Amino acid sequence: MITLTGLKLKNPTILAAGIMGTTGASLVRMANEGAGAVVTKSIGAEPKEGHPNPSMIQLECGFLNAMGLPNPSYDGFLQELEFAKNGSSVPVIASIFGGDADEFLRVAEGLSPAKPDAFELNVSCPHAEGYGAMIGTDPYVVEEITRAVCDSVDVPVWVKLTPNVTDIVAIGEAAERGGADGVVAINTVRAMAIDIATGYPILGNRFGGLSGSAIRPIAVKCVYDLYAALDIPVIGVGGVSGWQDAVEMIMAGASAVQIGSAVSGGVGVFGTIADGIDKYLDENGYTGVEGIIGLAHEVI
Ligand code: RRO
Repeated sequence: MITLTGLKLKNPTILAAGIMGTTGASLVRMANEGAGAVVTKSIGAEPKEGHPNPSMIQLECGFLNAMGLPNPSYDGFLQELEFAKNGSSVPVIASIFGGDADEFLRVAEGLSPAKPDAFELNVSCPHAEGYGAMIGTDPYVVEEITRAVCDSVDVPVWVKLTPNVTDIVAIGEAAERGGADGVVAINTVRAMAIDIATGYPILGNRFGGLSGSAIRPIAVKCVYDLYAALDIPVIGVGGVSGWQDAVEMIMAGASAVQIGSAVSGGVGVFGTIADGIDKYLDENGYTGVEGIIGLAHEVI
């Protein structure tokens, strides 16, 4: 059991936003498969179809996506969130997005009747005009959005950060100033792939975000830097597929670890990683995960 921004998690693995998070049933299934908490697909103010296909492809080093924030709006998602809340024994976190503070507020308030256990503010999608990283690269805007949501909801607020910036710490500090209870690092890394037979970019949106093991070292460095600079917990995400990756992320400074792309290898991944972490802690004489959070900072 861990306590993360006031939430009780039976283990430090969390389903990342965007994966198996579009229905209440799939969220409950991930909870039943062993996730310590689950995060929904990012939800906005209006229904959105997303970018044209192909919107997700597999590369040799991970997945490239430009889904384009497809979602049924807070109105269309409310019942799914209620279903997830009623059926899940673990915290359910609502990932939300908007173009400005007012829109974030509208979505947070619209989903609040379903009583999500926390909100995760998506200011980091790498390929959404007017949303995500378009606003999440500006510390003033991140602070303003964070403050607006924190002031209006009575559950913890996490802010999910983009690695597509010169200095992720400046954005993390802005979230902390705005009152965030935790930061989540990282969203996908801006990337593209080209079909050499035709010369066309493969994704319908031309470019998108890379996830999977290729981005793990990027995530580890971002988590490491954020942990050193912030007083609020850092939740690590990016390319974690085994317990060793999770332990590494925790040693960099993560208090918990989100899992996304690796779910494609089997939904048992949460249990496998949680068991592996426990075994590692046991074998090395630690009584809990706190013993290794940020351990890499103590090495001279
Ligand atoms: O929907 C997406 O295209 C998407 C989102 Br909201 C995000 O935050 N990160 C990503 O890689 N894709």
